[in-house]
Amino acid sequence: MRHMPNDTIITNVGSQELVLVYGDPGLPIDGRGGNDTMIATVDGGPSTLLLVGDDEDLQGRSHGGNDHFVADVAGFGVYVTVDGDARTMSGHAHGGNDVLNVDATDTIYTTTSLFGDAEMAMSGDARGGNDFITGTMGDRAYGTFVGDAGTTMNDETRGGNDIINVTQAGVYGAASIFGDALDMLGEARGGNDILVYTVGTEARSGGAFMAGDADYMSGNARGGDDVLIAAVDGNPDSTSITMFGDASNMSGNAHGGNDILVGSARGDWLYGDANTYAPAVGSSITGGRDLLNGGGGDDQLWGGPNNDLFVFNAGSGQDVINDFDQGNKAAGSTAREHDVIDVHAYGFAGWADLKSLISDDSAGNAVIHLTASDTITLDGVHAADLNARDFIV
Ligand SMILES: [Ca+2]
Ligand SMILES: [Ca+2]
Ligand SMILES: [Ca+2]
Ligand SMILES: [Ca+2]
Repeated sequence: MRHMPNDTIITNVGSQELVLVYGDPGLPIDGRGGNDTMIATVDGGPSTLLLVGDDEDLQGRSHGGNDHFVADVAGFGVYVTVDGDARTMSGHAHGGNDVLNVDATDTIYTTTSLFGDAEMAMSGDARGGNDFITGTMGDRAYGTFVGDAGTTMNDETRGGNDIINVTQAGVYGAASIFGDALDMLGEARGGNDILVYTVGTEARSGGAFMAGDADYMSGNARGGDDVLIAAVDGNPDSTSITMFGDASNMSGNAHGGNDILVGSARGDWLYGDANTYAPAVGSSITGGRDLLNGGGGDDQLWGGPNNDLFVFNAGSGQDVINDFDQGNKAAGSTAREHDVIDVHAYGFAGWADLKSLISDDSAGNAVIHLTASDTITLDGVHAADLNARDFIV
């Protein structure tokens, strides 16, 4: 295997410039990319910067190097894209373990797109590396952050175990964050990823669409065991944070991983597996055993299929569990499931105490009155259906 040199590449992008930089251009098939350091400064827009850690396409048994990217971006109307390894990966290509760090705090109307391995598709037996992606977004910003492939993972592809940390530092912005790819199909497997989204103290509005694996999972795609965390540090006018442990849509024979979702202090939407399900046959889609904690604010929660745990800390707000013991049914399966609600943090003496605080609302849905201001509504469940086994007190 031919090894490419380890380079340090320093780039400066001015207004009205378009700059593309590759770490290892001409990497031969079966070659190994160098461990490159790429440092870029963008001074103004409109401009476009593309950094690729290795080469256009990784094929055969090529390995991407372990590259380190640092981009400091300022200006109006900048497009910044960083591909940890390549545009596409196929064959038995392996992505390197890359560190991507883009700071676009001082920008307006900037689009940041960071991909741990391939900007577009991974196919064949391609494997993603274990990448560490950090993005800081400016005002009126849009960002896409993906641990492995920017479009599809197909065939026998495997996603790496990535860490993605995105902050909305500017006044307004929105981010899409995926642990593995946009679409997973075939036999694709997601890695075990950690996704963190923070709305910073200066932000007036922040939004994130976060999925532990992909937007769409179909075929026999299998999600990893992911951790998703959202935080709101300041007091913005509005937030819109939606988290999926696996994907927004699961179809065919997709399998969800066992995920942990922790919402922000504001109202969030948390789905342990997916929002919509299109099974090939009755029980072809399986969900993971997920842990959901909406944090403060009035949260909407769906555990999805399989036995999930809902955790409520003091100050949890007025939350709704939309599919308590109904997740398998939503995914088309008749298998029994047993979700559990953990209210240990509220310090009740026992089940009898808690039971006395549960009653049906006017629509016939059970409402657990934890405090005068904290409630849990169980959509489609009656108070009389609940018993001690449904709770951790
Ligand atoms: Ca990589
Ligand atoms: Ca991944
Ligand atoms: Ca919340
Ligand atoms: Ca689940």
